[in-house]
Amino acid sequence: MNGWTVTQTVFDSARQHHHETIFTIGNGYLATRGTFEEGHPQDRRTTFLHGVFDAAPFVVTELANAPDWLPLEIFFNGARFGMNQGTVREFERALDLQNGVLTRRVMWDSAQGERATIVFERFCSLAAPHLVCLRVSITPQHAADIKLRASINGIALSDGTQGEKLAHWEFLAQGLSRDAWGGEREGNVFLRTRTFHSQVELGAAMRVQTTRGKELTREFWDARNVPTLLLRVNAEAGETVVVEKYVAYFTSRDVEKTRVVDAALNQVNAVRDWDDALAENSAAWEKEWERTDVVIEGDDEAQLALRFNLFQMLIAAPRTDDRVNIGAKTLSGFGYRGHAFWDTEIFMLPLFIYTAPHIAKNLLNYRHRLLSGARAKAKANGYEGAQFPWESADTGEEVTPTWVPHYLDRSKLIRIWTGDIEIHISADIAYAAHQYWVASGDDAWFSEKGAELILDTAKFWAARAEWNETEQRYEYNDVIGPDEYHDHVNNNYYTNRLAQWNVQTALEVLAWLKQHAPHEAEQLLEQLDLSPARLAKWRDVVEKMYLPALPNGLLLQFQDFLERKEVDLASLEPRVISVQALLGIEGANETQLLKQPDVLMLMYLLQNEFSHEQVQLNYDFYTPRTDHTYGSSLGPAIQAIMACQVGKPDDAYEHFMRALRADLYDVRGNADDGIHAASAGGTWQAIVFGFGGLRVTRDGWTLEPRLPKHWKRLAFRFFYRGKPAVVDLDNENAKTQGT
Ligand code: IFM
Repeated sequence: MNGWTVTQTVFDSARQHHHETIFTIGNGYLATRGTFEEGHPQDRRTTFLHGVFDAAPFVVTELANAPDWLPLEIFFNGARFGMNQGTVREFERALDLQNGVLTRRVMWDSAQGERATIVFERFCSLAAPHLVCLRVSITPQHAADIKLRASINGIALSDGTQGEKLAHWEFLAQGLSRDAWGGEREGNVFLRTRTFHSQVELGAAMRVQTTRGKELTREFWDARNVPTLLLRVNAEAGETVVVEKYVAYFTSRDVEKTRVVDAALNQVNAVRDWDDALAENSAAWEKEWERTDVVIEGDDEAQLALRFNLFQMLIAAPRTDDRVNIGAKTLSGFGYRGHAFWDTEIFMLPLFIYTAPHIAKNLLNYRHRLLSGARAKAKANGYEGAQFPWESADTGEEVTPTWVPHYLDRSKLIRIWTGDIEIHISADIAYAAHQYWVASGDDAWFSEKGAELILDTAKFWAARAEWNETEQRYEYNDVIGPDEYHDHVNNNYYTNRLAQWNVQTALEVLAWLKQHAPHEAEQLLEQLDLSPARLAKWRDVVEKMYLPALPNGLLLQFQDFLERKEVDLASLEPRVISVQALLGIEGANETQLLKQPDVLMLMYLLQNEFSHEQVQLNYDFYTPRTDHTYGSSLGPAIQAIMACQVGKPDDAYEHFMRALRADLYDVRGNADDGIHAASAGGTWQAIVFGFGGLRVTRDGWTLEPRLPKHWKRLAFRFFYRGKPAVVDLDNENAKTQGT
C-alpha cells in the first residue's frame, strides 16, 4: 500500500460501469471514463469537454459526449484482442493518483492459444490540457503478425434518460495532414465535427508513432467519421512493440472556428515523445498535490480513499476557463448531464478557496457571468433581483428537467419540482462568494463581482419574502429545502435563515463598499436600484423573518415538521435502498425521516452563531431521523463535521468513511452515473473543519483538533489571505499551527 494507487485485479463485466467511473482520468479541460481501448460490450465510452453542451430531450441541455480518442484495436495473427475473447490469464488495472496515469496490464491467450502481454498506459496531460496520451506495449510469446487500428471515433453517442442513444455531432471533415516532406506517409489524422444545436465546432488530431521495436507499416483508412490508421508489424517471440497515440482537441470555445483542426494538429506535433509528455504532466501534478495533499498516518484505507476523492476534484476543476462549472457528477458520467447545482458552492468550493483560490475564483466568476440568466429567472417568476437556477449549464437559464422517467418504471414520468421551488441555491452562491472573500482577502474581486452576487440575490430574497399579516412575519412558503424527502413545505429553516443571512450580509457589504470602494458602491446602488426605500424593506425582512424553532432551542426542519409521522429508522432495516425508494415519494414525505438534516447543515455554515448546547440538542434530535446510508450523498461528510463538534469522534469517523467510500465502494449503487462530486468535496471539509477543527473569520484562524483515536498524524495545507499555512497534527497536539 503506497497510499497513491487505486488498483483492480479482477475484471467483472457486471461491474464495468462502476469501474469506468472509478478509473476516469482528466485534467480540468476534459475527462475520459475508464473504458477499454479496444472496446467492450455495453461500455459507456465517454469523453466530456467542459462547457461543450448540446440540446437534449427532457434535460434541456447536456454535455455532449465528444469524439472518442481511445480506440486502439489489436490483432494477433488475425485474432482480435478483447477482455471477452480468448482467455485473460492475468489482469491488473492501476490508477496512479500522483500523476493521473492509468495502466492496464493483461496477459492474454487468443482462442488459438497465442499468448501476449499487453500493457496500456494513458493520461490526460495536466501540463497541456488539450492533449491526451496513450501508449501500448505488446509482447507476444511467439512470433506474430500484429495489426493495430488506431482511430478517432466521431460517432460518439450519449446515453439518454430512457436508455436511448443520442447523437450530438454532425460530421464536417476528416483527413490526413501532410508530413514534413509534403507527403502523407507519416501524416497525422484529423477530424472536424460540430454539435447539432449549440454549433460548437471541434477539431481532433491524432498522431501515432513507435519508439521501440520495429517500424510499423502505416495506411490511412478513410472510414467516414472514424478516421483510422492501420499499422502492421511482425514481432519476434518475446520482442516488445511499443506504439504511442497522441490526440488533441480544440473547440470553437477555445479558438476561432476555422482554427480548431490546425490547433489540434499543432498540439500533437508539439509532443516529442512519451517520456517528455509524461515528465511535463507529472511535474504539473506535483504542483497540484503540493497544495492539495492531505497526509493521514495510521489509516491506510482513509489515506488512499481521501486522495482518490481529492483527485476527482482536481481532474474536474477548470483552471483556465471561468465560463464553466463542475457538474454534480463532474465530467465522469452521464448523471445530471453535466449540470451544476449548489453542490459546487457548498461542498466543493471550500477545497478550492483554501488550496487553489484561482480555481475558486473561476467557479464564482461563472456565476457572476450568468447573472443575466438568474435575473431572467427571477423576472419570469415575478420577482426582482437574481434567482439562480437550481440546475445550471452554459447559458445560466434553468435547466432542471420538469419531468423525468420514473427510476423504477421508465414508462412513467415523475414531476421534478426542484427547478421551481428549491430556491436556497441563490443564498448558497452568495454565501460562497462571501466565504471566498473572507478567506482570500481578495477585495478587488469582491468589489467588482462578489458584492454584486450578494446584493442581487438579496434583492431577490426581499422580493420573494411573503408577508404574513396575521403573524406579522416574513415567510418562504411552498419550497423544497436541501432535504428533498419533503417537498412543498413552508418555512424550511435552512432556506429562511440563509436567505435572512443573505439580506443581512448585503446590507453589511454595502456599508463596506461605501467605505472601501465608493465608486463601485455608487455604481451598484444605481445599477441595482438600491433606493433607501428598498434598503428599509431589506432591514424589515431581516428583522421579521420567521425562523421556526421551539423555545428549548430545537430548530425545525420546516414549519409543521413535528406533525409528520415519527418512524424508527431501525424498523426499516434491513434495506439497501433509500427511505424514499422504500416508502415512495409520498410515503417518505409524510414521515420525519430525512434525506439530509438541513438544520445541522445550517449550523455548520453559520457555526459561530450557535452555542455548544444548542448544536448538541439539534444533533441528538436529527441524527437518528436521517437516512445516512442511502439518503443524500451530500450528507455524510457534513454529518462527520457535526459529530466532531459534539465530541463524537467514532461517529464522525463512521460518517467520514461513508463519504470517502461513496464511489470506490458504490455505496448507493449509482456510481456508474459518475462521481458524487459533492461528497468528494465534502471529504476535504470533514478533514479540515471536522477533524482539524479549523475555524476561519475575518480576524484569523484557529484550530481545535479532534482526530480519530487510531490516527497517528493528520497534515494539510491551506491559504489564508494569500499566505500558506501548514497544519501538522498528532493525536495529542497540534504540532505546527501554521507558517
Ligand atoms: O444537489 C443535489 C441535491 O441536494 C440532492 N439531489 C442530488 C443533487 C445533485 O447532486
